[in-house]
Formats: sequence, structure tokens, C-alpha cells
Amino acid sequence: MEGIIERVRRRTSIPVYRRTLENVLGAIQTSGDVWRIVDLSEEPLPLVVAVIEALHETGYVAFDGSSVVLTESGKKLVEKYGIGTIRDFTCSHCGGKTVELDAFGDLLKEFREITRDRPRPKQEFDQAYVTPETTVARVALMHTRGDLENREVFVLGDDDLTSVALMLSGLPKRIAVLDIDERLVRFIEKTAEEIGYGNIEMFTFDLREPLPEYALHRFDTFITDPPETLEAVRAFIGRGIATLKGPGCAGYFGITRRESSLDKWREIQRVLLNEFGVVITDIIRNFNEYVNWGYEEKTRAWKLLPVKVKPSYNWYKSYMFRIQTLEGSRGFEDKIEAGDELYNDEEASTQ
Ligand code: SPD
Repeated sequence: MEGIIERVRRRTSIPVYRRTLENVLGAIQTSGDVWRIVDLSEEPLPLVVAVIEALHETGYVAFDGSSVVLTESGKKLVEKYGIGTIRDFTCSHCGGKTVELDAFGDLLKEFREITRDRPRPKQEFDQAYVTPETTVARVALMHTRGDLENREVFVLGDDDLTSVALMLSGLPKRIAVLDIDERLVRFIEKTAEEIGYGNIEMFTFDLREPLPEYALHRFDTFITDPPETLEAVRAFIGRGIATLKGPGCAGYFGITRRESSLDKWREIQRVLLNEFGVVITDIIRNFNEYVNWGYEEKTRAWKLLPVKVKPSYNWYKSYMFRIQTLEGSRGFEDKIEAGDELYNDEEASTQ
């Protein structure tokens, strides 16, 4: 195993552990589909590719058409080290989301209809929206935690159209939404007009810039889904916290394993705890499920993958974080000098 780890280290600077190999070898035993291997192993895609290539080089893995399979010596390797297949016992009722959607059936139906002609994901902004079930589950989750009813809610970046589900729920007292993409701002504006919802403000905004005074310290709850560089965490989550009124407010955001190693998670959590002084109250595994964005063949992931095949199911998920503010919590209000690096680091691959 040490020899394989060494080979992986020569291919990538993403930290690799014995556990990484176990995760990837466990996933390969469950499925030959590369996207499923990334999904199940819960390692960043570029690291999974580096492991697969090292295993291929050493004769433990072969490519059978578009499938990744263990060779006879690969089978002996997993047997020798007692590496089992990865099994999925996710609750089939809630899909692991921990909330049930039955009470929100009408909202889900309306949301689907209203968003039928939504703007398609734009690669320039690293967009990929979540399934309608996920968006509505967010409403259910936030409501369950007491963060919606009669609350003032800020949505920072909204290709998921969470603001539309919030309007339909009728729960918040006021909604504000910003996005860098004018198409989305116009779509949300038009939807608000059509459903006759007046308590919403929206504006086109690049979160690299500090938020205007009128957005600061005025909201109870924020929700965002950041790209996962540390700068983007500051730009999206840090600014989200800056919109909150003070202690006792809440924020929601997704963080994935597919583009962020646990080493990066630790850095993100350090920023949350040490820089922003907030507490993490919830982390719900694979809560957010993303619809395949359609520009896969133009992404870094596509260039890296040893077999070129389009994903056949929604392989990309993120964990839902909820944070709460305490005495001494503070948001991020500085300008961010980042171009494309806002979206991309060594572990990212989907833009
Ligand atoms: N480039 C398409 C995929 C982007 C998905 N972003 C989700 C970020 C989760 N924090």
C-alpha cells in the first residue's frame, strides 16, 4: 500500500492516506462507473483519478470499456488488506435528508411548474442547480429549525432558486436575494411578479465586492452554496454572516466531498470557528443533490478522467451545514482580489 501511496503523491498535492486507498478500492468493488466511484469513495475527483491511475500502473486495476475493474491481483490486494465493498444504507424514505417532504407536496408541484423554464447552468459562474426536491427540503429543514417563519432571509447566489421556494412557502417576513448572473435576477423578479409576492428585494452582485451598507446586519437567516475555495468560503459564507443581525441567527450552506478533501474541510471549519466565531449545529450528509449541469465535457474533471463517459445519474452531492451566531461572531467585509481562483483550486474539477 505504501508504494501505491507514493505513486499517488507524485501525481497530486492533495493529501493521500491509507484510508484514501481503502475508500477508492471499496468503491471500485461496488461499481465500475467512475462517477459512482467518486460519489461512493467521498474523495475529491482529482485524487480518485490519481489513485485509479496508480492502481492501473501497478496492475491492480484495468479499464473494461468505460468501466474501472479490479484485476486478479487487485482482488488479491483487497482480500489481503480486508477492504470490503462500500454499502449504501441511506434511509429510503427521506433519502438521508432527515426531513420528509409530504407536508410540502403542493409547494414542490408549484415549484416544478414555475421553474420549468429556468436559466440553464452557466460554466462561467460554475453553476449547477440542485433538484427541486432538494430545494424544497431546504425549506423544510430551515422551517424545522425555526429559521424561516417571520424571519428576514438573505439568499447569496441563487441558481438553485431557493428564493422562489421561499416565496411559495409564504413563511419569511422578507427575502433578499443577490446573484452575479443577471438572468437569474430577472427570472426571480419575473416570478415574484407572476405570483404577486412583494416582500422581496433582489440585485445583481459579485460577492468579491463588500456588501452595501443596507445589506449588513439586517437579516435573521442566510443561505448560500459556495464554490469551495477558501476565498469563496469567505466571499459567500463570510458575507452571509455579515448580513445577520447578531447572536442567535442562522446560516445554511453546502460543502461537498467531491471537490474538498477532509484536509480542506478542516481549513473551512477553522475559518468558521476561528475567523467567523460561529458554531456548527448541523451537518447533513449528501443533503444537496445536483442535477448534472450539461457541460461536463468542457470541465477539468473530463480532462482528468481515465475513461470518458457522461454521468448517468446525479453523482454530485454536498453536505448541508447549519451554523448559528453567538456573542462575538463576525462576518467578512473586505474586498476579495481573486479572478478565476475564486472557483478553482487543486481539488476542484467541475468548472
Ligand atoms: N460546476 C458545477 C458544479 C458546481 C456545484 N457547486 C456546488 C458547490 C457546493 N458547495
